[in-house]
Amino acid sequence: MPSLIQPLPDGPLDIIGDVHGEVEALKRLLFRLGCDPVAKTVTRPLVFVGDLVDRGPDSGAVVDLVMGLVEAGVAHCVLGNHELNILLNDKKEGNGWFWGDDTDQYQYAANGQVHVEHFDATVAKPADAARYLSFFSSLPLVLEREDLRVVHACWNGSGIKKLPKTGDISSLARAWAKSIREDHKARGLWRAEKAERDEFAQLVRLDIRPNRDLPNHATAAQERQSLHPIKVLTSGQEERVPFSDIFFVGGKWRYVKRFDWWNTYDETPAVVVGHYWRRREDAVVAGKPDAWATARFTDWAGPRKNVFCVDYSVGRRFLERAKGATDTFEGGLAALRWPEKTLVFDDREGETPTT
Ligand SMILES: [Mn+2]
Repeated sequence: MPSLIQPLPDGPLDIIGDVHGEVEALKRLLFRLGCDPVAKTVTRPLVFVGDLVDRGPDSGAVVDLVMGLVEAGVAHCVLGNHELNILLNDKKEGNGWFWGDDTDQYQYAANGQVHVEHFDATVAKPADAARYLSFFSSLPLVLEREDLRVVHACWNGSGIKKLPKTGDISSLARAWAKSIREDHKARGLWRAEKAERDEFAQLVRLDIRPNRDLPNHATAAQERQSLHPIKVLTSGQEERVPFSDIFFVGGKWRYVKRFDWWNTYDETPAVVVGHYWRRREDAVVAGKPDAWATARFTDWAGPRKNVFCVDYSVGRRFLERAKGATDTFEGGLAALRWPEKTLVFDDREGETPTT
């Protein structure tokens, strides 16, 4: 069983953001970083912040590439929420590729209308899927050393304390989910939430907008996330939103939104995460709250300015392509070079200083 908390290697590192199946972007970025994924050579160790998969054109190719680098000992990778969903057999919008489903679709609203966009993704063969599962189940949740911490979404000390030294992530995640569910059943919350969800098609249809607050669903959803140590690390803490601000993203109506945990992170080691769909320049992500809304797209966050999100939304490219983009994209794949604290993008020359 894997160690859930593993050491980062010493010395300089290149920390790569969420790839989301964008294998061409990954190859271009690796080239810019002086890496050769075929020979499995790097100029310095690579660290992947998780969410290798889903939505993009070839998630399997990304996993194979990263797995090869990890097995060669030149890369490290933490588990993201998208890998966790697959480990938990949880079929969600964007991960149809893993289940051999070539009808996977993305729902979004534009100009007051509901649109559906097909994910044009290479589907996995069963033999390949088994290999991906075994890789995902080998990944740690946390990588750390004295000056630096890497986790997919949220550095949460109390959640990390609850982790055993080694363990099977899917068994642990199921056990924690079960204990939360049993508590909800004992409180009558489970039944009350189910009634609310049933009334609105389980909240998965964009064309059926709930016309009222669903307080039991909101409370249950918030607790399923924030009381679950593995969910907190891989997809962050959440807080309720007022009914007027509910939004549809990732295939369902949301009554909770991401909590800006970095504003309360007051420890010395820097933390690098992915997950938060950060913008480049003023590229606006329409239709949902923008969690990582720093003044500049290169800013570090938190009271000590030592928390950095390196996910620059390359995962939006499937949608940008569907809308006609070919070679210029709002979303990019980035590497944060440590200790220089500069960014290298897959589609830009040179290095961009962070601030
Ligand atoms: Mn994520």
